[in-house]
Amino acid sequence: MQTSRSQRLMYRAIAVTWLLLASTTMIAQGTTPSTLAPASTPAHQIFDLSLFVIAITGGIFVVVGGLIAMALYRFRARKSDPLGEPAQIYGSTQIELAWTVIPILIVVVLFLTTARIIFAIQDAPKPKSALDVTVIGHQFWWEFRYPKYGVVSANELHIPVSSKTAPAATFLKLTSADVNHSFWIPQLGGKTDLIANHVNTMWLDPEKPGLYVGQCAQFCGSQHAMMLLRVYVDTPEQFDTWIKNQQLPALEDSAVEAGRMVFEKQACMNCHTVSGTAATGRFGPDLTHLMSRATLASGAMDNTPANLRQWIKSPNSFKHGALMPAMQLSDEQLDRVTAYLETLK
Ligand code: HEC
Ligand SMILES: [Cu+2]
Repeated sequence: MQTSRSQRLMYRAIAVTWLLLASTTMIAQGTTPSTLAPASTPAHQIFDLSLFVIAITGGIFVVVGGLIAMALYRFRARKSDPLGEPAQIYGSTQIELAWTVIPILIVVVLFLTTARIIFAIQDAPKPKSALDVTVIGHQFWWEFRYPKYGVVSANELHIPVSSKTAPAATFLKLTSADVNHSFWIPQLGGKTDLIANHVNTMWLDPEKPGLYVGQCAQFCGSQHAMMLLRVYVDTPEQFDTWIKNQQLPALEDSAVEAGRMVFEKQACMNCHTVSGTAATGRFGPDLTHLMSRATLASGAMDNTPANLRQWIKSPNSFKHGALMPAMQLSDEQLDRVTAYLETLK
């Protein structure tokens, strides 16, 4: 049986309503990256601009739609109409001028307001107190470096909360180790591309502590969709504690010595750094404080011992095409190396 036009319309209406409802509940829970709940100056500016654009385009929609509806109703076919074609009218300088000049004015206004916001965000002066973080995009994970603190981390960015009384903006320098990526935390700011051999900058001054999610917004390969971002906005005390812990060299626990040997003998150390040990690889994420992260492999899964073991056994089971090879470890080696990584608090 074929679906009729009205049935198809009804299905579409249901789908759209469902999407709207689902997205508003997800936004309310804060689990989805949303541009509709700004929590940082650049995000507020972008959000206000979007309201302005929606107001203007909404106004155009109402006027155009209203005129069409009115014309359809007023000039509908009537029984009393004479036969043959209605009167044909060609050209009206007044109307043509109006529908050329008004749209041009509207576009100019939209262009100028957008340009104003772009420059206001880009040219904001950098305060002395600002925190610097270098963000390096990799296929398919994020590297974060805090040069002032000598800290290197991955995938989960920690930055301090900023308030009127204690402003603490974070300025990011963004670049890439391979292809183009794009850094996007919708609640905190606009998108900025990460490009190899080139540095872009952006800044955030989050007003509320908490977890903000985002993701790579530039197609960068097969696991682009699994290049998720988590930004933890910390209170000053939390941020201090976090930095102090990240500055420590890796914990040395003789109980997991066997696991460390696996790590150093199975090429893991060629791609990963564990500070204070012989492992200084930079192709993969720094693992010195792996256990301080809630997720593994750029948000692909929760950081649990079972997931960690399965990841090392076969990265493809979570991220098909991830650039970490399955190292063909025996069950015993897997247990040992997992136990070792579990101590890297
Ligand atoms: C050829 C380089 C390479 C080798 C060898 C390698 N890895 Fe990786 N590893 C990576 C890359 C690249 C990633 C990031 C993958 C992603 O998220 O897409 C990664 C991610 C990880 C992660 C997740 C890190 C995080 O921050 O979420 C762990 C844990 C890990 N590797 C452990 C190991 C262990 C243990 C070994 C040795 C058995 C190993 N790796 C060998 C490249 C490598
Ligand atoms: Cu990417």
